[in-house]
Amino acid sequence: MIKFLVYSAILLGIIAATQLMRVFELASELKGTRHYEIKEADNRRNGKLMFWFMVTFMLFCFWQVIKYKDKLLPVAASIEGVELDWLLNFNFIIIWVVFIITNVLLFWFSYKYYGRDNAVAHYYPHNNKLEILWTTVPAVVLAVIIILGLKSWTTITAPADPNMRIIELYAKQFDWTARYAGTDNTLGGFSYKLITASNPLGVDANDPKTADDFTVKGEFHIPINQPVEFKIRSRDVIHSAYMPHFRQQMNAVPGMITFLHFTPTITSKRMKEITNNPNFEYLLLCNKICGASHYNMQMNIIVDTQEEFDAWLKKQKPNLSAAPATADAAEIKEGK
Ligand SMILES: [Cu+2]
Repeated sequence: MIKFLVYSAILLGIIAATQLMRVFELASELKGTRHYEIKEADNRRNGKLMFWFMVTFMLFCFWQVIKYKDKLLPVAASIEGVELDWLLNFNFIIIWVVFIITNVLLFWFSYKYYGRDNAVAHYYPHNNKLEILWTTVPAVVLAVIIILGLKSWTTITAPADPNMRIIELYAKQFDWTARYAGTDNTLGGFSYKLITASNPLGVDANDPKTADDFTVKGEFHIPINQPVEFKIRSRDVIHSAYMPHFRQQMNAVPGMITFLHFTPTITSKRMKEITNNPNFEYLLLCNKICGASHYNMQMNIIVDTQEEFDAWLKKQKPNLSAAPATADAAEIKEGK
């Protein structure tokens, strides 16, 4: 019933508006003017409206930035994240400067040079100096942004130092498993042919390097101030390992190993204080829409002090060498 009333009101409103327009048309005809004729006063009014629109819109933009700045992510919790935030802010500054200059000019010109009856357009077809200026300045600025971005990218994807702790992040619909490389810091071999219900990662139980490896689910620990190399795999479709507080993300692609490394700088405990949220946890999320339960594909990351991490590590037992080997396992080991 309410819907019917609302629609009727809208319909009657439209009819009323068209009738009003008709009244204006007839009135102007009676006055001897043409209703579609745009007069200088109309242009002046539009120019003024343009100017006030600009002022209101700019103030609204600034207000939004100030009002919602707390809704952004907390301080970056890795060395690489701080660098990335700097790069993002650098981009934002450029965007803001260009946005303000272009929009102020656009609306100011509409206001200042509104159409006058006796105005004649100035013929100004070409200017080489201007062409060069507005081609080279954006080109140089973009080149600087891209070079800085490439620099950040190569820092996180450069070959890992052999002493870096290795953790594999294994994605499948719909969960993550973290596999630690154990005391030898080398992950055991794997093959999709070995995947069974009890060996979901397809690790090669007969590989001696597997003997000290272990996996964890639900949450995984990393120590503060130590770089960690993540090797990322997927079983089924493309997922994406997204760790927003460290400002890191890498696709998990079936059939290949992707990787990145970063150094966490703030423990989970400290971050709970910084965010003033006792329930704060660092997250590993999936950031590729990978199916029905994508939204729930996540793992907590606990950043420990070295002592806490060592204590946690001591409690972990190798849990992969017992994975039942199939007939293919021998074949894989021999490299067939
Ligand atoms: Cu996913």
